[in-house]
Amino acid sequence: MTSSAAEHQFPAASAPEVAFLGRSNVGKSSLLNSLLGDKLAKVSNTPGRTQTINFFRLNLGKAGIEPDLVFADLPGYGYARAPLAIVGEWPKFIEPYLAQRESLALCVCLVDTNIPPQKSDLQLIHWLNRRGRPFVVVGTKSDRISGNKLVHSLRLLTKDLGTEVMPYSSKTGRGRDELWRAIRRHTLAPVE
Ligand SMILES: Nc1nc2c(ncn2[C@@H]2O[C@H](COP(=O)(O)OP(=O)(O)O)[C@@H](O)[C@H]2O)c(=O)[nH]1
Ligand SMILES: [Mg+2]
Repeated sequence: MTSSAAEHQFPAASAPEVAFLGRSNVGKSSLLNSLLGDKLAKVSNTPGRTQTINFFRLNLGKAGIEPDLVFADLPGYGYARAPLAIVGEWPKFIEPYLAQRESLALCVCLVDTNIPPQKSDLQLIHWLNRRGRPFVVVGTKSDRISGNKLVHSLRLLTKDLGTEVMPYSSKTGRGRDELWRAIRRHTLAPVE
């Protein structure tokens, strides 16, 4: 029997949703905090802890109490040991969520600019491509390398993943405006 989104009882969709995906420790919680300007997502040094989808209901238009945008923080994948297939390692509810969630307007895929492209990242991006799910790829921790090294790393990631990689730093705020623009473009969310 295949599992469905309905069986997993995701909360009813209230607004366009943006899902954040990446390997454990890629900097997802830090990025969410930097996007939201608030300590809303828990930053942890213990990878692989989050095993549920955390939904952040945002009200950017500020008119009324209904959310106009939802951020979905998905569990990290592919930490340590073997570079197993995402589907094998990820909790069973992830694939149905990505496949069936109607309100899902954009997937933000995080990759680390400090390391070469990882098999699990490739698998995720191929999967999203196959399913026709809109996504953007963000290269995290871009403050850790500079100049030519960063250019080289972004070029390698872009080539291997077959899609543009936006440099991002939760420490310096680099890429924050560009990512918000991409989110707005896909969700028609109001300006903060
Ligand atoms: N230098 C730097 N470190 C970062 C950045 N983002 C995250 N980190 C560090 O990377 C580690 C993992 O970050 P976290 O946000 O918890 O990753 P998550 O497991 O993907 O949620 C922490 O030690 C963070 O301080 C960044 O933009 N720049
Ligand atoms: Mg985290």
